[in-house]
Amino acid sequence: MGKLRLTMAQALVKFLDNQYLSADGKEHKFVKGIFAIFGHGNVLGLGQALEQDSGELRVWQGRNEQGMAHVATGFARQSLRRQIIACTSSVGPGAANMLTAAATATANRIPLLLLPGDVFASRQPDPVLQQIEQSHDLSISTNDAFRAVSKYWDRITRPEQLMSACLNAMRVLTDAAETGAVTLSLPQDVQGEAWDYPESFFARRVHRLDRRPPSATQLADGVAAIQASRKPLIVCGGGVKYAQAGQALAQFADRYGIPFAETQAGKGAVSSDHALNLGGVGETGSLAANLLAKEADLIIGIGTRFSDFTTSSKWIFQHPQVRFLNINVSNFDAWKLEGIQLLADAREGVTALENALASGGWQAGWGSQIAAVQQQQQQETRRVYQAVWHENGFIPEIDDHLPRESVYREFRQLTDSTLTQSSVLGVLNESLAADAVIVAAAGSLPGDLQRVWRNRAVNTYHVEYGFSCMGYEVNAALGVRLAQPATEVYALVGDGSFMMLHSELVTSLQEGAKINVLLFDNMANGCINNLQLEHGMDSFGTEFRFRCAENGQLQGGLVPVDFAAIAAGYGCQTWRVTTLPQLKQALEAARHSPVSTLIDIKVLPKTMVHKYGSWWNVGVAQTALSERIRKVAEQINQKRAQARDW
Ligand SMILES: Cc1ncc(C[n+]2csc(CCOP(=O)(O)OP(=O)(O)O)c2C)c(N)n1
Repeated sequence: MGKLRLTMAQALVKFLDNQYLSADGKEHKFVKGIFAIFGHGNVLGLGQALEQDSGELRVWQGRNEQGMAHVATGFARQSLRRQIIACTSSVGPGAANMLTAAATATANRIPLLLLPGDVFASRQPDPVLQQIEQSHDLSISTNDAFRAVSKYWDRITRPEQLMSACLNAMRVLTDAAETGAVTLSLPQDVQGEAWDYPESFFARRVHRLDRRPPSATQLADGVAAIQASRKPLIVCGGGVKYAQAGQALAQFADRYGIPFAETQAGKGAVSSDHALNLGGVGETGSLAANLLAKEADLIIGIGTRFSDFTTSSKWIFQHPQVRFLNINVSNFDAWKLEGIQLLADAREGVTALENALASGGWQAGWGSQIAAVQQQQQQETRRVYQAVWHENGFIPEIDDHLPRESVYREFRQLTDSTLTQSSVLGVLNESLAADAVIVAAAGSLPGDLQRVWRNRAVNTYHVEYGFSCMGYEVNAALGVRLAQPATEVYALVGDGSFMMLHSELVTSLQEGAKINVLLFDNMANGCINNLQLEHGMDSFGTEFRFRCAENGQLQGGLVPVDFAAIAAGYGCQTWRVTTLPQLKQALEAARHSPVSTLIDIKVLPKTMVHKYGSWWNVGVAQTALSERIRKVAEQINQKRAQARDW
């Protein structure tokens, strides 16, 4: 057998360039390229290898390691996990910067290949620049921290270890149930070590993304559970999207009259216009879905990991005999809520159920209830989309008896804006092209979007809520654009998240890969401010306020920032808007801009959409000086008593 004498890094590049994924008979080149920030620990190893021969892998230059890894995650997610971008960093802080992104990918089950440089395997120069040195264990480096956030972790301390490491990396990255971040730590000396690799290691490999059918016994259990139910409700999770099972799900639902609700990851697998699509469910659920969730006697969870937001901390499914039928490729998820397990690909599982149920004449018994809640939902969406500020400082649509008037006035004085967040969303939902992709992740926007946003096309709703990582939005938007170069992409981002991380906005300009940033500036970490007010606290450390000279607290005036000026400085086309007509004009202009854009939308704080009959188990003080907090703790304890224990 022939051998190729290559460095470990050269071999890694050559291997990655030869990986393919076959899904539904279509082959995808699995690794599109590599995002890199070079430093010591990767520039002379992997960097040299890429300079010498990167094959068909494109090399991108990142600005912040976390940012570039979010780009890669956004890319893989929008590609429905059929294609990835790898990321390489230098040793130490460069590597550590990718930890948050690794956790984001793992929580969301998105394949992300990380190739951080590592300290010397030989230990000759220890401590090398940026080495932490643990005196109790010299084998530990910063990169061991990735073990906690990776689905597969390895360190290549000898060049020949690369071969088994690479194959295991592919095993996990291409596994629908097990995928997430894969970290291959690459000691910098070993990256440059030469080895005679067998040529067969570089053979073109095609990995299969097979659709797992359900077993006959599990299918029979599933059919029996459905036949025994009168009011089942489907929960459509991310697995439906990745399995491209939206159409099969809609057909199943239509045939038997079963309504379906969506998780954040599953939203957009089926258009919001479908008569049985109730929208989001749970803590950030819609009015329609949350009403029916309380009555449903069987929850058919498809491709969902049943996060606390989906189940309202195991509280929203209140039928005394409610059962769960879990269709999932992951055994771990199928076991949740002590459900009836149907281990299968979402499309295979749903189609098998549809066929197996056909002979019995069974139909769901919701009657006119579905149409009734849909009508309520439509009215509610119209109501919040029309929320306007009244001259008396009051917004009737979002009145929940919390003190807001003074902050409204202060914000208006500073910005001249009286825009409400929900009315801005109404304009966006109306104005953006049906096939435009929206990206969001943290703050109040994901909640508002899940409650009222209506998708007109499939796979246009890209909201990361597994980790809800501030800073994902702008960077992942670039990943979406790289996956779909002809699609307009909009990052919907709060001012807090924008300030946390938007590093790859500059990369989008560098690449001529246009993205649009819709920045909702409410001068606050608004959703957390809302959380504390809802739970009896006053505003504390969540609005962006100057330190007050009189009392030394963060209680001075609001801190205004000109975000349009920041983005203009990068080279984006920008607008600052304070009225709905201005917003519409800016959106129209942004659509025609050849370069990345940012619209700085000044939205009144505390004007997000509120929850619909939900509860969230969030840690509260069980004793406090404040009477209000003590009362809230009591209410929480009451709700906790109503919630399932497992
Ligand atoms: C990296 C990270 N840090 C902290 C949090 C906790 N957190 C969730 S939302 C939020 C505030 C978001 O503020 P902003 O982006 O301005 O959005 P708004 O809530 O005002 O809509 C914080 C601090 C998080 N989700 N991610």
